[in-house]
Amino acid sequence: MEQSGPVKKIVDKVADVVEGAVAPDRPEVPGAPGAAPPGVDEPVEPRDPLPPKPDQAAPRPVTATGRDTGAGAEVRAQNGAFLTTAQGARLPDSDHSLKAGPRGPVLLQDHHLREKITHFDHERIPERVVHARGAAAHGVFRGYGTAAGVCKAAFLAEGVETPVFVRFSTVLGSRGSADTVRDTRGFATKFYTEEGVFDLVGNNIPVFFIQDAIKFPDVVHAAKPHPDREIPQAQSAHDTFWDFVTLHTEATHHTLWNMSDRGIPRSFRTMEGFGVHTFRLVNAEGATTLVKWHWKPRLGVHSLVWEEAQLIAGADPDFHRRDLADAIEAGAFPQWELGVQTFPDTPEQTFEGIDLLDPTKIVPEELAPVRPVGLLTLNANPTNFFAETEQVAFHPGHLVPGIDITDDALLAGRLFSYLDTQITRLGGPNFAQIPINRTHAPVNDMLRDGFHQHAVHSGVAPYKPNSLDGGCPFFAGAGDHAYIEHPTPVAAARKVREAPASFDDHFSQPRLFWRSMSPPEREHIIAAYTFELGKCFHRAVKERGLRVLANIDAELCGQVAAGLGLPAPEPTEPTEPAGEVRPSPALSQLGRTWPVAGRVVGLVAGADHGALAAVRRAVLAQDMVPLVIAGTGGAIGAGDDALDVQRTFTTARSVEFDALVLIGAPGPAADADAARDAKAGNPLPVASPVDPRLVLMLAEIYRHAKPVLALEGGQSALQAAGITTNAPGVLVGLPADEAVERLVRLLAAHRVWDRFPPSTAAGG
Ligand code: HDE
Repeated sequence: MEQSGPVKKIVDKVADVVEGAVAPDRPEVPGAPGAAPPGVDEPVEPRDPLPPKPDQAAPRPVTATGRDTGAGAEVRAQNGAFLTTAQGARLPDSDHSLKAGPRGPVLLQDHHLREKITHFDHERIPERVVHARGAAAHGVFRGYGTAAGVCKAAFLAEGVETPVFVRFSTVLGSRGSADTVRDTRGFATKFYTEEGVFDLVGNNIPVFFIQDAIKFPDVVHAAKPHPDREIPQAQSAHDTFWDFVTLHTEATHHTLWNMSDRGIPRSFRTMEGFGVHTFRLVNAEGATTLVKWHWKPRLGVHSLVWEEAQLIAGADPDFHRRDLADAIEAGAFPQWELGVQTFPDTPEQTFEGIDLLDPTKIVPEELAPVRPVGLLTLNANPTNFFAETEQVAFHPGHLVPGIDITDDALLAGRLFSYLDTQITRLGGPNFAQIPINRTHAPVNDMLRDGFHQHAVHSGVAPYKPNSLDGGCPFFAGAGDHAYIEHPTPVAAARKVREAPASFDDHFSQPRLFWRSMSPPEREHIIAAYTFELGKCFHRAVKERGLRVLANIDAELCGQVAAGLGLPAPEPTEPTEPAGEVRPSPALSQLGRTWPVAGRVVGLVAGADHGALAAVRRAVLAQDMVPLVIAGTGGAIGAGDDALDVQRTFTTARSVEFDALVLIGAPGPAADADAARDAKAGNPLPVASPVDPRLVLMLAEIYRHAKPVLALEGGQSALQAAGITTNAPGVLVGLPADEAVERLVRLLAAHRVWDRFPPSTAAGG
């Protein structure tokens, strides 16, 4: 794995990043759209294009056959100061068609017009059938070497650094849909290893709706918008989804995870990732081990509140992609440890009675701990969304020596599907040659021609055996890092369309999940089922949903039934008494504390500029992002001490802040007028001494269980919002530094759930 030349330089740069070095030009407030601030007047002096922003990276410039060109990452960007045609001819004008006189008609000979419009007409490609909405980042993976006993893959060896590209996604929505909908999230990682590309195409939920790939079109057709009206977009709260999952009860476990807080993550950075299927690893001696892959986020697993998720879908539909890009730009590089749960590779392929080939089952971490094998750091944003995030093509069949598949029938279908789908989506069989998909390992594949061929193959004999090309390419042996399928024995069998009997158990693991939840998490699950089934049109579908819940837990079923105003049915499946299911504490998101890097804190400015500057510094010192909020835009203070205002009460909404600090309690701004801004129109008990939009913001922050800190000048805003100073998670009467420290401690636990103690038995 020794690297040299330009490759080594890149790896060194990346290694610095892994050590935690923060880019020197890290901005305090991320999000500037370009590499340099613009002037007010249009630039007219010809100059070369601006470089990419410092937080951006591009695919490594290797050739279509995996050869390192040594070129800089910007080599594929546009260049030259002048506007040209696609053929490089310089153009004097692109604003007017070529006409016979200024009033026309337009001449057919205008080749520039035709080139420009024709290219535009073909700018779109088919979006992904599922996972159409996504965001991605570049990074590096460093192996710990701890996997050596079970896996010979070179990229897992100690200290080896491998460039990666990771794409996160929602499943159901179209490309332009909102980020914060209730859904499963994709977590797909492309490792550009020295032994070829390895794709780990996982989700943020460890189980799947179905046990056999042949059911995938069914579940996706049911979950997508209804085919007649094409509604609802990116949602599961509709009749066809619940019709399917309540009839096809192997979907129960996955559905329960979706209804839990896992379905509405706070950020891609605060999601776990799972390979879902069981994979087979092979070590250097040829011994095999069955494993499940896990990504563990350094920042912990955190979620939104459902009302918050809905508000964000309108106020900032790009919430998750913005959060990822901003965090990376601000130097708060997200990290995950890759880990494996390992199981002996026995003929039964079960562990503690759990069928490892059933993707609707987990193995609790208490039974098989997750062993860390390496660290992923995302440290650069893509330079171009389409070229990278849209055109990246993942495939579970992109494997490297040491990583093999099992007989999981869900995985088998995926091995077919991902290759197939790219041919339509990316316009032919040469998608592996698109820059973001290029391997960094040498390619000599005998695949030829096809649309958009980028390689210029030499030789005359792309066939084997040959002598005209000197016999090249040659077969690799085990000693040459060949990918050799493990010769796993296959039991004698008859051809059948059947599943093993163990696949019939659809309820014991949902029960395990439910009983592992903390009281607030159970409340959220009850609310989610009540919402989703409540949005179904047909009573029969709701009733069937309750029948499924009765087989999980009587209290869950009873609470949802009460919310729907329907009788709670009796279980139809045998349910063990509560004590007989040993909960898995690892499944709960609550009860621990995590780093707060990249969290967003709103600072409501007041008269005390010194206090604002001090709190802002303290927030920055924690690697969090401070956003200054005031009645009007512009800057606060003068000269070198001036601080830009990032939000006004018109542009701000509570949902973009993880916590709020009241330095002051600004009175109504000039535009605090309900005729202009409906947020100002809430009827308040008395004429409000503070801007009514701040009152609304506080009410939302409070009910979303977020911490609030009020310095002396800001306390009257709490009063105006009816928030008592002794409520949990409300900090008052503290000096600025200590106050921010306390705020950080509250944020480290994510939310202040003891503000709302659960009242139901399920929550108790
Ligand atoms: Fe996928 N899936 N899937 N899937 N999937 C796709 O491939 C498919 C499944 C997952 O960011 C498609 O390139 C079938 C499980 C992710 O580009 C498609 C089955 C898991 C992504 C496809 C499954 C996933 C996809 C659409 C049932 C978690 C986004 C575009 C056997 C382990 C990757 C594409 C990205 C994308 C098929 C089930 C994860 C159509 C047939 C289980 C993260 O090929």
